[in-house]
Amino acid sequence: MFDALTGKLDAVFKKLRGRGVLKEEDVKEAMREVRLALLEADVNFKVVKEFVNKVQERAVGREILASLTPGQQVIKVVHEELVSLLGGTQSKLHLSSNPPTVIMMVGLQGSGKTTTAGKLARNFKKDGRKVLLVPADTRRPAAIEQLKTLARQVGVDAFTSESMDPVAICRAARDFAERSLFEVVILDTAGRLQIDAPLMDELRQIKTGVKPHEVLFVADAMTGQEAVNIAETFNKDLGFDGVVLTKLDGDARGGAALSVKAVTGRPIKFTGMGEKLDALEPFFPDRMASRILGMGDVMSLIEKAQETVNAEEAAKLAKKLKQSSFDLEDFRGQLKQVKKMGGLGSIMGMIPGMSKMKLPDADVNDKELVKVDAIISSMTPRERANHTIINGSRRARIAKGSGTQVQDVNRLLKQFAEMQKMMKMMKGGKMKDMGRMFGGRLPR
Ligand SMILES: Nc1nc2c(ncn2[C@@H]2O[C@H](COP(=O)(O)OP(=O)(O)OP(=O)(O)O)[C@@H](O)[C@H]2O)c(=O)[nH]1
Ligand SMILES: [Mg+2]
Repeated sequence: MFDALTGKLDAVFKKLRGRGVLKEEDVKEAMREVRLALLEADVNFKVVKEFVNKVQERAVGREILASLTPGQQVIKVVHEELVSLLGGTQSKLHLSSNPPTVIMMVGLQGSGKTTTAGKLARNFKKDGRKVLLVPADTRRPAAIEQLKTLARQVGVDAFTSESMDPVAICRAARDFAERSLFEVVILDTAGRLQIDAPLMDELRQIKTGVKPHEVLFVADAMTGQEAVNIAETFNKDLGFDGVVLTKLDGDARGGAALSVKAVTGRPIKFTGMGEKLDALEPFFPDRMASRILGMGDVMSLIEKAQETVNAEEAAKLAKKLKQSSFDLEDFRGQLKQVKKMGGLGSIMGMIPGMSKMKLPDADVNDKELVKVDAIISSMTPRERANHTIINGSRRARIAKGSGTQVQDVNRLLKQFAEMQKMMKMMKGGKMKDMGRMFGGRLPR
């Protein structure tokens, strides 16, 4: 859905990338084009203005990283500001330490409340939690049946009640859930075509009567700017904790996704990527920003930065290692750095508390690096992000694609898995056995 925006930004950055030196005028010209591209993607004009100002301020003159060319510098700043525009870090649901956690779905008619309630129920159930779906939409006769059908499909309970009063239903459901030891209660409320006072009244009464831990505003991304305006009103009149942006699988221009956090101050927590029950994805600002900028660009930018390692990059990597969030892509980047940085020992040296540990350096020579690079290049992005999906047939394909043997692929994966395991141990504070890992050999 961000295809048009991505294409336009890419064209802007292509012009910048080739230059050795950027004048203030070049940056301004580029930012004018970024501004247009964002407006065309239906991003709120105030948000665009603020965004462009911030980037410009940071990109002109200041913050020059030795390892990046000025053009890359601008792209980096745009990426960072985009991440921050989208909310910075991932926002998860608040789960109550004293179950049941009550989640209330709100939003206009047809935005996807009921479907999202079903999707969330499915996720919680997969985590082994006992979920109760509560149909609190008594306006539309078919609504209750719709939720019950979803509950059956997911394999969770739906609350039944004789009452036609949404507030009474929600209260009764909460009491019932407490008595019956449910862990999550999801209230599916009614929608309207437009915001009206009776709807807001009803929702406010439910909110005060049941005190949900999490009010999720469900917005249809296809409605563009309108979704953002409605979100603003809902937040003022009712207040919510997070946004679910549905129908991102459609051809929405994406402006809603980019504006909603800035306008409401509330983060996007999930995105709906289809009608099916498995089509709900947690929202990661950095991943979305990378997607908008075109993953390839960002990756090559990072690779470039890694070519000339400086302390800042190294510290970032050390942080990643410590958080054990690194994947095969990082692994590859790291192997390249290892040589430049004087072995893994010096990377470890940048992790607080580990600087005094003596570690044998991994034995890395150029030929091995080329091989590892080729193997990882033959993987799909999904495989790089999650090595556990690489089964036998995938291994054979990767070996063929990289001109290596299946044994080489196996060895690399084994080593990577070991490394990941070790990172987890480090995170848990157990630092034994580290030498063994870093003393390990790379595939030949
Ligand atoms: N493509 C796509 N369709 C979706 C998504 N989420 C919901 N839908 C569809 O949108 C339509 C409306 O969804 P509902 O979940 O019934 O919406 P609602 O907010 O509960 O609507 P009311 O109960 O009438 O207020 C259905 O046809 C869903 O299948 C999504 O992420 N992608
Ligand atoms: Mg509904």
